[in-house]
Amino acid sequence: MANKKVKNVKSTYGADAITVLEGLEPVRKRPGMYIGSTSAAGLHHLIWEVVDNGIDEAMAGYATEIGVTLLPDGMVEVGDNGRGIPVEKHKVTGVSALETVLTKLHAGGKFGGGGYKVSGGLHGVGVSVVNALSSYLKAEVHRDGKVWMQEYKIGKPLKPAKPVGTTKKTGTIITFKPDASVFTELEFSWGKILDRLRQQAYLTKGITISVADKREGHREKFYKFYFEGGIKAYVKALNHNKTVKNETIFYIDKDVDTSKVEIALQYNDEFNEMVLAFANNIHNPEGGTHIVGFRTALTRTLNSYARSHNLLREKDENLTGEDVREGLTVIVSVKLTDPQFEGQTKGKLGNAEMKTYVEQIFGETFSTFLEEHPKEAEAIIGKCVLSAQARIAARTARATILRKGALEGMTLPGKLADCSSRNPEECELYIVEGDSAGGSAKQGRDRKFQAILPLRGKILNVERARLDKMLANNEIKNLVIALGTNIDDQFDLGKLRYHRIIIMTDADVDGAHIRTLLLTLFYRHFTPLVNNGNLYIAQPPLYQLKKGQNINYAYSDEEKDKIIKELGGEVVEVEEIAEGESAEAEEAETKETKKAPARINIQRYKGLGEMNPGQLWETTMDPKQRIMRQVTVEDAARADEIFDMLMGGEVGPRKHFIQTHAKKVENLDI
Ligand code: 0RA
Repeated sequence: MANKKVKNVKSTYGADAITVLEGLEPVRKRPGMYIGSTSAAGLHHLIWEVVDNGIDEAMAGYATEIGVTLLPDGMVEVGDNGRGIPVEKHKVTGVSALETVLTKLHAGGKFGGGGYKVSGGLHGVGVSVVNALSSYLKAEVHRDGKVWMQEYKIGKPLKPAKPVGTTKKTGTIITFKPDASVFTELEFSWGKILDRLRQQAYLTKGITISVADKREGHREKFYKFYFEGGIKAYVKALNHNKTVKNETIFYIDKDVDTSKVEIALQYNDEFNEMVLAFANNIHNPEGGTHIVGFRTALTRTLNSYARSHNLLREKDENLTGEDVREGLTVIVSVKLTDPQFEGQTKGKLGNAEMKTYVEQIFGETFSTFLEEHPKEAEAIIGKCVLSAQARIAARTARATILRKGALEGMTLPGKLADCSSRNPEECELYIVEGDSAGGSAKQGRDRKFQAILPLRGKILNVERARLDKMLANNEIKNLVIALGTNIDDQFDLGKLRYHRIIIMTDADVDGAHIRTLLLTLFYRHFTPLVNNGNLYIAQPPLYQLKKGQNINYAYSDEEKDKIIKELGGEVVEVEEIAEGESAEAEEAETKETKKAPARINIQRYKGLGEMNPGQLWETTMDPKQRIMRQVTVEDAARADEIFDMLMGGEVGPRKHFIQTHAKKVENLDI
């Protein structure tokens, strides 16, 4: 630390055990440095910060209950039944320890060894940061038979802490109001709070966390989280509604040296893996040493059990890390006194000793578990062996279908209407939904540089299909051959036959779905192509506006309204052409309306098939007039996520997505 003002006082508990740094001005100046941001995430950090202190008390064995209440007027109350912040006079600051903890940066009794603290990353910056960023804060401490109270405004005490009553309990209650001049968002999210506190309750065995919503304008709500069995219950909840392989969940909670290792594990019959890693209750999305140790032991233990119990034949290859991951749900939660976090988001545990600890403890206890639960062991390994077989089948399929050089020999698919140019730089490939739109595109295109590949129906569900099945799918095989690049580790951007690949689908739900599928396919198997910016989405117009012989196209509702204004049309006839009705029929009808030239005839396009070849060229394919969106890696990743959610095994997120997007789904913009 660069700060030289550190004074390290005696490291026993009580008022002296507090390390003093400095006042709160830096927090007011640069709040983002302390709580990450001043938007919604930062706002919620204030609650997490106070709750984390209560969790620390629980982890140290002093607190069993934490309560969070959202109050009217933007206030929040967070209480715990821990020891209570010390109130004695602090030797260095000359004021109460309570005031010191609340007004000095990085002040806290539990810093400098002893106990596991939630003090990595952005958390654990101290309650003083909450105080600094609150227009009002009240601290109540129950300790030594007395209730102490002190109030603050933007981090400044109004009066010294004083006793206001007697009590038999111990604990701390902090009530605060986030400063409206600091935060850009002041509305707490009930859902976010529930998710976080539920997770903390799972991770802290024996703790009860209550949450209440008493805000004005909100329905009064109350939740209580207590999970007998901690992360074992968490795993059970994650696998809820899934078919599990081992009914008995593997669970271990063990101390090594000054650290703690807690693991709960269960296999389900799906393909996805769910690994949640925590160090001192802080989620590690990027994993770290504990996960490395876990994975090594998992693969080794399963292979060794499979070999010794003849579940793998002698000629079979070993199960790979990938094989043993399918359908795995596991929580690895470690506690350590001095956690080191690395990586971009400080989300990766770096302590080297954790690899050894986890690898050793998990290896030993999981091996015993398998021996003692032969039925579960057989089910788990049976699943892993299936994954291995599928992996080997996929490898063979790839070797034969995508053997280096094999593509050159393959004839281009019959459905592809190729362009005449052989200069990839000027060539474009339109991937078009459906044979009928494909027909219009073929007729309307500039055949010199535009190629058309119609795709029938929904292409295969790439996420869950194995590579061998995927490559057996004709639509996908056609696409792979047309592009010329091969896929995955065989991908070669230099062989790309078209530098612009344009996805052209209908502006409806099915079109959005097919677009998502294609984006997922590209994201997963043609990644460099997406990175290189070769992928585009065509933007067909939503409306045609006709006034006499004058035809305009609108690509959005705003544009439609603008054009109507410009055309000076008051009398508007909205005409919806149903899917399947031909463009000719529409043509005949517009001829009739020509008799009334003042009218603007509006046609809403639902499908590409409604446009005749000329219109399709003019509106969507002509480089001089068309609008295209270049697909970014973020777009593709987002599509992949949405796809995962819509198609994957997890019901919860899908339901949530459909519920929250049900009304918008027609404009699903990905
Ligand atoms: C400093 C020292 C001790 C406890 C705490 C702070 C403490 C802070 C908060 C914030 C919310 N709840 C809290 N509970 C405790 C050690 C106290 C002792 O030695 O008795």
